Amino acid sequence: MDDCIFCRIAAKVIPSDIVLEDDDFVAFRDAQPKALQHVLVVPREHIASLNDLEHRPEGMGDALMRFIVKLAKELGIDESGYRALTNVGPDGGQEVQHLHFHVLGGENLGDVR
Ligand code: DGP
Repeated sequence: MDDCIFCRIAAKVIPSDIVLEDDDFVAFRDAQPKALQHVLVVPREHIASLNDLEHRPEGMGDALMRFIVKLAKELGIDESGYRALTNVGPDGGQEVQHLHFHVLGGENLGDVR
């Protein structure tokens, strides 16, 4: 989608600090980091939120989770620990309407509310 910021980042129309990518997913550093390591994982294809994953091929969610684990290893936080979360909709605090997982780590993140 032309007007989607994360589509444009994934297509490298807008520059970002890309950490890992493959044919289906791109991981780049969050512009407003909330932890020492804060990376966003997005599908290259425009998917508005986790709610829309059910309309996509069945293996996509599994591939996304595997990509996040690969990213955690790449960042060196797989053993120390990390948090992977996605915000969905208004109550979830989703600001960008393109599915993205936040991967946070590099420090003790405390409790989730
Ligand atoms: P969410 O509230 O879950 O939709 O999180 C959106 C995140 O996206 C937020 O942590 C800030 C980040 N973000 C927004 N615009 C940009 C951008 O243009 N570049 C990067 N790297 N991150 C962005």
